[in-house]
Amino acid sequence: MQFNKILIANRGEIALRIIRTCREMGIKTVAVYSTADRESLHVRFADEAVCIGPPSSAESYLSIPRIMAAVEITNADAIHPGYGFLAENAEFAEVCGEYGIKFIGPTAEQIRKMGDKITAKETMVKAGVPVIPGSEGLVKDLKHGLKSAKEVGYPVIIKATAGGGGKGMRVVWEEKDFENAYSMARNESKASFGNDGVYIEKFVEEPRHIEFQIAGDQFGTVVHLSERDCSIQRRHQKLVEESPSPFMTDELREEMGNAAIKAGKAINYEGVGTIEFLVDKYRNFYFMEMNTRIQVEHPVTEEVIDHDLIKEQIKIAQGEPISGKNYYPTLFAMECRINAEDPFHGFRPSPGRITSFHSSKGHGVRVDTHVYAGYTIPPYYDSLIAKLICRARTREEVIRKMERALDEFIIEGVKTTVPFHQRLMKDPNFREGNFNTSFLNDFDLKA
Ligand code: MV4
Repeated sequence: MQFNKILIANRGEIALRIIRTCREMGIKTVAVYSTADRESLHVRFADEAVCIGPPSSAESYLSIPRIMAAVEITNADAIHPGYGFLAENAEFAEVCGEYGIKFIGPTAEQIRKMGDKITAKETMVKAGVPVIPGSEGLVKDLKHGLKSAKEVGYPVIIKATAGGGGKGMRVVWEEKDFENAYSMARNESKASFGNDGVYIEKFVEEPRHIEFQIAGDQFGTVVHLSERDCSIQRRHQKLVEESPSPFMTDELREEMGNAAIKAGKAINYEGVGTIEFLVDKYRNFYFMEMNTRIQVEHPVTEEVIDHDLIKEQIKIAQGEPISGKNYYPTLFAMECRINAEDPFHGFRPSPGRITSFHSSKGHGVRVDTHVYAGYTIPPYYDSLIAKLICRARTREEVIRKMERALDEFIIEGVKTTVPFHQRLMKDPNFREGNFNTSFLNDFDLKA
């Protein structure tokens, strides 16, 4: 059964990315948009478009009733949520089911199991996937927390069970600082997620963030599509992703790939997803969290395995079986996130009108973007302007190509992260593949 019409519950480059694949598959598309996005390309390129509200996300892209109204008007038979917004909202997946609409992604139950970090961790322990040593479940009170931290051994990290992506986290180096950090972590969790449940883990110093792309179908087959190294990030915002990881070995990929498959099988995962691992300097790896959505950096994997991941998502949602084989990189790829931010002033957002725009081109260069000359980046959503993805036969060639592509990218009217990437590509340690998640803490753009 092929879908007749897919509604894309998203905006920006990912909405365009999904429309492209739908067109290639002969599936009709519906765009939804807020009044701030009237002039967006996703509105133009979709077969139909429905305005769902004012600029604020809460009243547009995050509003389940408004999106379901657009589904009813247009008779779409499936929804692609993209990333962000409602992509990992279990209630939304459930409502789609009640309307008889296929949510292109995992089930509400699968989203919930991975959304609660303690439940996710317990599931991984049962499945035999390595996790970071820590408290058994929720910390009940201060006394229990102090006891757990002592058993685990300082430094420890306190994490929110409802969290992910860094919110509500506190590192504690010594026992005397525990009480204060514990109350801060709980308050922040309560304020951010309406849930003050926290747990404790051994703090892994200067780890790499290496994630495995997986795919599972409705028949229980789960495979991996190799890794992406996402260690180059600032305040939990990824800036560069690449595959294969310069830290990877064939043996480690086998081990981590198998662990990622186990993780997916443990919840009978349906769809494409990502298993995030922390990897220490000895190449010990630990499950960190699972993302139950397509991710911003998916093109890196698409380039190294030469496969369309959005097409894979749609086929899985249509009930097609996937082949049982894993995918291994045959090339090297890297993605630089070009954001409307000023890297010389703490990466502060720089929304506004793009007066001139010339995207890099040429062999091995891919640019995923929704912007054009004259387009105005609204201040209401994320600041992503474009994803610049390069691929080549070696990592060194990728970096040289990226330098060339960054040099020819013209974006005027707003500040961008291009100068940051240009500096990064010249850094000897980066070029050597010698970096971890702390790399940008002491990276000086002006040096
Ligand atoms: C950690 C850690 C060190 N030890 N857990 C950051 C976001 C959230 N997903 C988990 N994170 C971390 N968890 C233990 N036990 C270090 C981080 C971390 C990090 C992880 C991945 C990528 C970038 C990071 C930046 C700072 C801290």
